[in-house]
This record gives sequence, structure tokens and C-alpha cells, in this order.
Amino acid sequence: MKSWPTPFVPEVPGVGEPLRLHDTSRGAVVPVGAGEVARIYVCGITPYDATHLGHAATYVTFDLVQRALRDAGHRVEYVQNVTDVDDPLLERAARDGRDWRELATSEIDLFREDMTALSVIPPDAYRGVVESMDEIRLAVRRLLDSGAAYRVPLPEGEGDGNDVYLDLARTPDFGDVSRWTREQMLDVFAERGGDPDREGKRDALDPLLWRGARAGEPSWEDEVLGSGRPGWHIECTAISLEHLGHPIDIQGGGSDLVFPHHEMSAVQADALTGDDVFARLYVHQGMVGYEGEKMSKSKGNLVLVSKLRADGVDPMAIRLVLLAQHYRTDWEYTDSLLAQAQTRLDRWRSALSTNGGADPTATIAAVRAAVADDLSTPRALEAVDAWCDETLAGASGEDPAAPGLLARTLDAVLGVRL
Ligand code: 5CA
Ligand code: ZN
Repeated sequence: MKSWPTPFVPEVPGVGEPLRLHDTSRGAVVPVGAGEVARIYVCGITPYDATHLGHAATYVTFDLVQRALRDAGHRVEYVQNVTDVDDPLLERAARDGRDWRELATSEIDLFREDMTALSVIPPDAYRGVVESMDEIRLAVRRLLDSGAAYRVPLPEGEGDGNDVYLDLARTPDFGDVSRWTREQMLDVFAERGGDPDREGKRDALDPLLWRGARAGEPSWEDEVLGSGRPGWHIECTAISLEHLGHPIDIQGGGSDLVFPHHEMSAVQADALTGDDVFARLYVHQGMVGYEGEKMSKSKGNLVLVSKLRADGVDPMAIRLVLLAQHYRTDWEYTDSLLAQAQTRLDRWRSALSTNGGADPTATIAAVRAAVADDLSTPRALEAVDAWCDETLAGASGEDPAAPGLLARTLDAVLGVRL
């Protein structure tokens, strides 16, 4: 699938510090420790009601990860999926009387525009489920062949085929990503797309790999599995293994994906590869809320990037709203955060458009160090604020190269174009 244009990333002198990030599975900040090539898989949108600020926060976070790794001398291979066929998309299309393909296509277009406006570096491979059907079908077949998966006949009256589930009893690493108790898992499984009450499953938590065709639902032929469509988690396992191999360095997404999605993606990958490490690090963006609740398509409390842009908001001000929060902290959007970001952006622009400024060496080092330290962007922004204060006060020196050098660093490392 087509992604979006790559923003220009300026060269800056020197190298960034080695990146450290919080790994959910270890519960600690650890060195990313990637080799020459860093491999990253980030869970993409389900294309309806995109792009809200929660989505934007997630993709800007992994854009910073990519920039920090490049700045530290790595090449990055980055893959992102699009869940362009799944229950919530089909339900929304049915609710609105739209064709699900047309809904997905128009939302993906909007998402590309929003990512471009926010200066997010695109993935090297941007892959939809529909176009990845072959590798997904083959992955499910292999899980059946090895005995890691089993069939459950469709309920009476729903058709003659079968669903396919992963047998968690055969995946000893289950639980290693989230480190949740079974009670915690059962608490959220149903609301996050699971079907704990489906009759015939061996374990209530066993994830769906292949959903046998039901009347009125899209389906794909497979001579072994029977006609149907993929479950949610297997799409990310199959797309990641196909395009990045294993293990990858970072599996990323919002914290709402820790369980079941990333837990299941990982055990499925283990069952397919025999490698008990799917991702070396699991990195999660905190939840963005609005008006007292998590911003979510199902609740409808959305602040859309496209709406803000249509209202004339500078995308770089949106980016600064996001960077002013630490990615791991849940936070709530308010209009005053946007006003503060706009004020900051204006101040940065006036300081950086002067003919000379304070020596930026320490500021550049502070920005790089803050980002390398588990993406401590609020600290990076404060360092830039301090340079702007000094420069606008005209107190210290008039280095003519300073504004340009700092502006290029902010563009390269923070993705803030001034
Ligand atoms: N297609 C699946 C992932 S395979 C999905 O979760 N799609 S989504 O459209 O619901 O979310 C896209 C990305 O944004 C996911 O990484 C998700 O974790 C993240 N996300 C969703 N809502 C929020 C929020 N309120 N705050 C932060 N991140 C969010
Ligand atoms: Zn995913």
C-alpha cells in the first residue's frame, strides 16, 4: 500500500546518544541496543475515525524513535500495518450504509495527509491486511499443521465452515509481554475484541486466527482453512515476520494494545518461528484522553488532526502539543494546551529568525540527551525555551550560525519544522 512522502531530515553535526526506551515486558528503561539496522513494527490504524490525537501521539512517538535511532547512526527498517478488514471497520461501514472498502480507502487517505502535515517519517513498508492475505493464510495453516491451532465448527445456523483458534496451552511464553494476571486479562479481553464465551474454545483467552465465512461478511478462499478472514492479532504477526524477520528490535503501539494484541502477536510469532523472542522491546504510548475519558472511536470523544488543520491550526503546533507530554504518561487534551503550544512555536520562530544567537552547542546536546533518555521530550523543549530566552534577551553573544544550526537540529531530531 502506498504510504506518504518522506519529510526532509537535515544532517546535523555530531551523533546522538544511544537510545534508551521503556520496555513493557521488563518494566524498565533499557538500551535499545540495535545493530546497524534497527527493525521496528508499529501497529497502524483501523481506518475509520482517523486521525485523532491519540493516533497522532502514537505515530509521532515512533517517529521520534526513528529520528533518534538515525541520529545515533542506525539505519531503520520500519513497518506499519493498516487493519483494513476487521469487525469494528465492518460494523462502522454497516452503521453508516457505506462500502467497507470505500470507508477504509477514504480514511487511509486522510491519515496519509495528517501524517504528512505532522512531518512523520513514513514506514518503509505500509501494509494492509487485504493485500497481505496470502502470508496471513499461510501463517494460520502452519499453526494448524504444527498442532498449535485448532478448528471450532461455526455455531448452528451461521454456516458450514469453521473458525480457527490458537491453543494457548501450547505457548509457554504467554503472559511474558504484559506480565498480567489471568484475572486482569479476562477483565479486558471481551472489550478489546476477544470472544471469551465462544463455545468450543479450549481456553476462554485463546485468540481467533481465522474467522470462517458468515453470510454478508467479506471472506477469502483458502482450500485448507475454508473460506473466511483473519483474526486481528495474526495480521500483525504475519506482516511483521514477512517484512522484518525475527526478532525485531521494537514492537510499538498504544498502551491499549499491551493485552491482548501484543501478547497474542508475540506468542503466535513464537509458535511460528520457534524463536521465543518476537521483539526485544515492547514500547507503548500512554493514552490520550478528552473530556474525562480515553479518546476513542467507540466513545466518539475525538479531536481530529484533520479538523484542527481545517480550522487553520499549524500542524507544528499540534506536534508541539504532543511533544510537551512524556509519551508514557496518560494525558488529556485541552484547548489551552494548543494555545500554549502555539505561543511556544511563535517564540521559537522569532528567536530562530534572528541574525545571531546564543551558542547552541549545549542546547543541542541537551535536546539529544533528553530524547535519548526514554524520549524525554518535555525536557528537550525546555532546553530550547531557555536558548530562545537567552537569544531574545540578546544577553549572550551573536553567533550568526546559531539559529540555523539549532533549527536544523530541531527539524532532524524533534521533527519540528520552523
Ligand atoms: N489497527 C489496530 C492495531 S493493529 C488499532 O489499534 N487501530 S486503532 O486505529 O484503534 O489505533 C491505532 C493506533 O493508535 C494504535 O497503536 C493504538 O494503540 C493507538 N491509539 C488508539 N487510541 C489512542 C489514544 N487515545 N491514545 C494514544 N494512542 C491511541
Ligand atoms: Zn497490530
